[in-house]
Amino acid sequence: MMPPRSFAATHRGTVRDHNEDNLVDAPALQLWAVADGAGGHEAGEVASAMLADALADLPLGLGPDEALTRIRRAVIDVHQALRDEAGRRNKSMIASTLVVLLLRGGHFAALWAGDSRIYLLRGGELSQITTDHSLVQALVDQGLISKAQAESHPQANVITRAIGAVDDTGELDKVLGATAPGDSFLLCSDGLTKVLDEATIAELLLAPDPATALVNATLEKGARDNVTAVVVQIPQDAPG
Ligand SMILES: [Mn+2]
Repeated sequence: MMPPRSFAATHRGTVRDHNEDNLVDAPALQLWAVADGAGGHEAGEVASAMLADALADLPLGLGPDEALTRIRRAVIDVHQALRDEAGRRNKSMIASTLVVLLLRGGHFAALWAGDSRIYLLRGGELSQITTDHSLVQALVDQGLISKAQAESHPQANVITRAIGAVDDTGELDKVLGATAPGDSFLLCSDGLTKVLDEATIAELLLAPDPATALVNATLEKGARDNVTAVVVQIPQDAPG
């Protein structure tokens, strides 16, 4: 059986002078992640880099339960460290979103906090695996605005959960499922999903280097925010 193939790309965008997004592309761990830092000058980069470093440092060969436990523990440790760091720097908050994809034996775990997302393209159908922790998602859930209105809402940037946030616990939401041959997972920051619609995302996931294609398409449309894409492909010959 062929191992999954992964692709990763990130860019600061066309407006911002630095990139506060970070990513993990670790096929050896069967783990991939995107983190989108917040907190202003240099702080956001610190937050997302601490999460990426902690996840990339996990030991090889962990079983599914042990891996999930270690991921949660590593993230809660970073959560505490970011709160301490914010105190030292006299900042109100140094925080980051996080999405993690873990593959184990024909199954996946999607873990997240904030408005970075994981999508799954299966049999030509794109579905969003994660549900944003954001103000506009809460308005969608209450039936007050549509999903389409949410992306262009003036408060579309307001997230309700983040790693490092003062009023948060550092816990991640979780979705588990089975993988299928030919699946493509996309992990991305909101800089991508605020610019590209789902039809475009589904089409570009079929490109030879889908992560670069997605980031380039976002840049061509202006990319006011940092933009990150990580794509993980389950081979066609994988056992179902
Ligand atoms: Mn962002």
